[in-house]
Amino acid sequence: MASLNFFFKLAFLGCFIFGVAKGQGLKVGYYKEKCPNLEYIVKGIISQVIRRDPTLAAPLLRMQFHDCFVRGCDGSVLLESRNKQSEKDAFPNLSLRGFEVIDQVKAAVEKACPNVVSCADILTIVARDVTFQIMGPHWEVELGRKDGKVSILNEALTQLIPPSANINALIQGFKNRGLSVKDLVVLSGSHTIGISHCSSFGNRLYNFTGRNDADPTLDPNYVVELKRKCPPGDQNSIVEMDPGSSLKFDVSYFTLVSKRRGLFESDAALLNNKETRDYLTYQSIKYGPTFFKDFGDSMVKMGRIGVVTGKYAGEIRKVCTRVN
Ligand code: HEM
Ligand SMILES: *[C@@H]1O[C@H](CO)[C@@H](O)[C@H](O)[C@H]1NC(C)=O
Ligand SMILES: CC(=O)N[C@H]1CO[C@H](CO)[C@@H](O)[C@@H]1O
Repeated sequence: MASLNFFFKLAFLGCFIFGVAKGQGLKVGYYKEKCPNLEYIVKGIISQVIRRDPTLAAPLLRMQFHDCFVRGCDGSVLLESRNKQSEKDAFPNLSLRGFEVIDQVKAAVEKACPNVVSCADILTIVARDVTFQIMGPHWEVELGRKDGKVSILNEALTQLIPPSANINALIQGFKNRGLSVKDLVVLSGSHTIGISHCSSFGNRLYNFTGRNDADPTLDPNYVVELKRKCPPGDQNSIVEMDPGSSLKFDVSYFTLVSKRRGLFESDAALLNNKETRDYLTYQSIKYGPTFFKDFGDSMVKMGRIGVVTGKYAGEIRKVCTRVN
């Protein structure tokens, strides 16, 4: 009994720290009455924004990942603090972009339906729409999140999974939030778009094990190419994660990783577990038979992590960068 009790406490603690993907209170069509044109409004802005600057799709998709993995999907990634101490100011966030797009969408939505739609839900719709806009899948979004009131720099540092994570850390990090091994490999497929700074993987190129070597799990020909783009100590240069098609949401990530050309250790790590490896292989033959469907399903699950719902919880922010 004592140990059972301990187990429940631990489980509760787990929910408390990360928030798991239960998603009670969310539903498709949540704003049907109070803001019937919501999804139409967002889609219109996003299609314009992405046509003008396709490179914004990747950071806007990533933004929801960062929101949901820190304190749950509660819009905390958007908050600003006067003394630069919110999640946004943390190191891993320094590469997030596109906050002005969220502000633009929020302003248009407020105009149509004041005080109704949360910033957390706007992030969710935007993540879906940017993906679709660059030839990716489309899925139904569950809505009904409230916005949280807290954002803490240190939580972004400790709760976001680093690119150096090994397979166990990755699986555990997803599991803590109610996400499966399959969700891990499916959502990692987001790295089929976008860019990375050399600083996120440079350690793999130089002196990886202390013998002036590169990461042996990385294709040696790819190492040569990457070293050209990222000289020793270079923090600021950027490389495409999926060279040649980083602006198109496709399945080539799985082929790349299978060929040992995944950019991060966390990408390469997916070859170290039977389930994730089998998924990589399966998607890289026959042009990704189930990836698009799987991606939508896993994004919906990710969108349930630690959500704040109900009449009396959280708030609907008027402006996404600050609490009311
Ligand atoms: C599995 C654990 C993950 C790790 C360790 C990880 C790590 C990273 C890192 C280090 C970058 C490059 C940042 C930079 O240097 O500029 C990046 C980029 C990106 N990540 Fe992940 N990520 C993970 C999962 C995800 C998930 C779940 C999503 C979305 C659902 C995602 C979407 C993206 C996108 C779209 C980019 C490109 C951003 C851009 O072009 O600005 N990642 N990720
Ligand atoms: C490589 O790593 C080893 C062990 O950490 C260290 O002693 C050595 O100075 C490093 N070499 C360079 C060129 O940084
Ligand atoms: C390098 C970079 O883009 N930094 C940004 C991190 O986030 C803050 C807050 O939004 C921006 O002001 C920085 O420009």
